[in-house]
Amino acid sequence: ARAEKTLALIKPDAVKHMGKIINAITTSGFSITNMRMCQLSRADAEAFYAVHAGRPFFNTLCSFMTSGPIVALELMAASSITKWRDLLGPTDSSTARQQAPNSIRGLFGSDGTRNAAHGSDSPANAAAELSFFFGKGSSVGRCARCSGTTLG
Ligand code: YYY
Ligand code: MG
Repeated sequence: ARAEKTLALIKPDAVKHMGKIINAITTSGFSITNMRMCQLSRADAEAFYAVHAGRPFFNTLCSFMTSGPIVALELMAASSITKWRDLLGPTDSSTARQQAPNSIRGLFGSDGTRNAAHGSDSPANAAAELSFFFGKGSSVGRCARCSGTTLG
């Protein structure tokens, strides 16, 4: 299979576990080809999750995603999109703990919203989401409160 890129996000609840998550990523055979830490504005979060606008969880999701810094990673591997989603586990962390206890969400997620990490779900979305964070002229997280964030 050909090498493919995907976007991973370490969400605000799991940034304190970023060392373990990055270790899981590299020992699973991904190359990290780009990475940045930032904090999403409300507009950034609403744009990133635009496909979910109007869903009952949208407001909660966007509030959570802007609640602290996140880490965006460009991952490369054969079939990286499905490979990374397999490593993530089910969307709901409670389900992940039952069905995939060693997955990222099983290990580090809390519930259906605070689920530790994101992964693109298709080649088209991977390209769009990578461009959102790493594309030339990306304005994501380029705000004053992103610099000098202290991790607790
Ligand atoms: O792709 P994935 O992250 O696994 O799930 P999506 O169905 O795309 O939902 C995106 C995001 O929204 C999910 O990671 C948590 C949040 N969410 C939620 O808070 N409540 C739900 N009932 C469904 C999703
Ligand atoms: Mg999704």
